[in-house]
Amino acid sequence: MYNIIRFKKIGSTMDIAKEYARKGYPEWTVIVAEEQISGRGRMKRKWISPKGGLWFSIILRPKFEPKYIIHIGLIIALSITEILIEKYGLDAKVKWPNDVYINNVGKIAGILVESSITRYKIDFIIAGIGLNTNVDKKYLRDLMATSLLELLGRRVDNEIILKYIINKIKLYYSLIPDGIPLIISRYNDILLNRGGVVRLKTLDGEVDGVLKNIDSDAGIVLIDRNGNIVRYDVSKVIRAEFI
Ligand code: BT5
Repeated sequence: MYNIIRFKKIGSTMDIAKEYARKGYPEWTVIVAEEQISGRGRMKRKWISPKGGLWFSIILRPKFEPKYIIHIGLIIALSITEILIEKYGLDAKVKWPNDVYINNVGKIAGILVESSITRYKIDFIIAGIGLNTNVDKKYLRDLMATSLLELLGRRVDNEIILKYIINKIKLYYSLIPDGIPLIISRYNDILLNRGGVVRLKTLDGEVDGVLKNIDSDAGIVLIDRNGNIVRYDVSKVIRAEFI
């Protein structure tokens, strides 16, 4: 079960969800906004959130150790991608670590995970999801982004997609931590540009290599120019570019 709380026009579902989490609202409380004025991405980037799109945040209160928070973004990206493939027949891919792309077209969804940890225990996690459903392409022009409306040429039902996505996230969430190998294997099956060349901007400089896979700690594994296998943690990579 989950409980949806709806808003029309707000700043960001992340802030409202955090407020509700602090008030003690339970896991699977979902805050949905029709429109966000200050939707945000990672590293203070802006998230364009006009009316028509699906913008929401989920409160989670997992019992697992904080080291598994990294897998939350992965299972959400995996869930959305699988729904876009299974229900809408799209050539959707996960872009490491937690974006959803339509192959050769652009970004269709982004995920933002914020958490509150006290004394080495997870207090709550807010998982924010932005999916361009019925978003007119005029809003996405400068972003290398796309929407379901643009791809399918028709409007989709946000309520139905929301239900599909939450149900799938619930399933994968219940598999953390024991089912992480299964999650990672599914993730690798639909990984964007697997086998292609990727350039990572890391804290230690730039590195080019062939994208091999994602490992069970959510790190990216490449084969570099010299044929060596190299691995980077999510926290060490500033940007991943596919070239
Ligand atoms: C993300 O950040 O992709 C995470 C986005 C999370 C948005 C959800 S909406 C519900 C909840 N409430 C919030 O306030 N946020 C969450 P990042 O990887 O940093 O990507 C941000 C970049 O994506 C921007 O700098 C733009 O280039 C691009 N972008 C902005 N709006 C977009 C959109 N609607 N569709 C595709 N790309 C977009």
